[in-house]
Amino acid sequence: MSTRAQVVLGEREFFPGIGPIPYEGRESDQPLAFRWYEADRVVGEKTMAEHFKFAVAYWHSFGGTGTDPFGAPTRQYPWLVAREPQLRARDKMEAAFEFITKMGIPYYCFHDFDLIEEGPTLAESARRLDRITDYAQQKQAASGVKLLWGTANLFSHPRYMNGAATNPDFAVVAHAAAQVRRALDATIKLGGENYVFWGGREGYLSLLNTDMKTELDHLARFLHLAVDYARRQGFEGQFFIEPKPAEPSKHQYDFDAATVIGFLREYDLLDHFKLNIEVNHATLAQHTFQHEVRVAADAGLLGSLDANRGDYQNGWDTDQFPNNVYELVEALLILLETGGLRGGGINFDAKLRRNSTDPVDLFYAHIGGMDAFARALLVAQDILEHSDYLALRRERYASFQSEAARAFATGQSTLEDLSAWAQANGEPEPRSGRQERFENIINRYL
Ligand code: XUL
Ligand code: CO
Repeated sequence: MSTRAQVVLGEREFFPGIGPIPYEGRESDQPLAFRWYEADRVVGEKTMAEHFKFAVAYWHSFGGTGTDPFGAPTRQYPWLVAREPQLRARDKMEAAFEFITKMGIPYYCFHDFDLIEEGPTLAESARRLDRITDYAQQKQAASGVKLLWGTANLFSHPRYMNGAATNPDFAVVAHAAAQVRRALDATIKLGGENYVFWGGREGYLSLLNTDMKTELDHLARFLHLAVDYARRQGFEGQFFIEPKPAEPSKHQYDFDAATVIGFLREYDLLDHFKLNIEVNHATLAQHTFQHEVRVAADAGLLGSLDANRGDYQNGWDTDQFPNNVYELVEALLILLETGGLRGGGINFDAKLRRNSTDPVDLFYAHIGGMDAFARALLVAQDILEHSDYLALRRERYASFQSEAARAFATGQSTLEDLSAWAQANGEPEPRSGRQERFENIINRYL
């Protein structure tokens, strides 16, 4: 992979004065350059580009206007001003491919109606999607940029206020199915490597008016239908579920990694689905990102990552660009140790702050995020290669090498056997967990 994509401009240049972003190394003073991300640099067994498979999120980066619940748009991006939806979608795509290729990012991700506004009917929406995906095909071919995943926006339109696949009204469920069918078609047409289901409004605002069991049964049925359809169309990629505990619903059914794994197992969906773990969703669930990555990886289900960060003082999904290298090292240690992502990559599901109003801010944000990951990767690899980190952790479990312990761990002993062993061996010695020593390892290699 890598050897960077061609810069592809449309009829007009939307980011004039900004060229391809170079790697210049840590001493560079140039703000529009990478200090750590060097696509072709080999780290362990893969290049940086292969480890990460970075992707740009179409919605935040090209559709985000800076609105929040308290205020109007703060950005008038020049690609969002054309009157006619087709023209606007075309400008937006030109800006997108110009940005992605100037950044040297290999992938992008979209919801169906990020590409173009939804039409007044299903048929008109399908027609619009067909046309814009024709154009995306050309842009991908010209640039070498690829689609990491597609998804359907099943949460913005008012019809989905009570959910999509879990809606109590069958008419809405069927409408959602029609929409997912077209989103799958678009993903397949563009060679999408994966397809994502983020829970949107699949959850409840009040349990009083909700039949949770029925809604979960319907969700599973819906996912089975989507998989069956996509496989019949020849799609061989991975499906991902993206856990999130709350927002917009009070309670989202795909609460966290452990909940989703239980759901997939209960409804026989494990063969087709893996997880897309998002940093700020993990923290909303009162977990660390590292925790969610570990839960998914240990189950062999770590598919992809949505990179961003929350705010330690705020309890909502702030979706800021990642910048905490220490925490990223903890997550990348798990990734390296467990063999990396299964099919996916790292999508910047992150948005500029409302008061970051210039197109160039998109560059600063993505450069910062990619550099943070790249630096963390180098540190994590260093730790695994040169420190006693893994040995120290293994050492905490050394007592399980004894014959009695092995019999326990392999299911060969009874509770009485353990009791007898405990009585014969007396009170256990205290053993330090050495947390501070472990924590110091990361700082040492930073
Ligand atoms: C919402 C979120 C979504 C998904 C795609 O919090 O993360 O943007 O990533 O639907
Ligand atoms: Co996301």
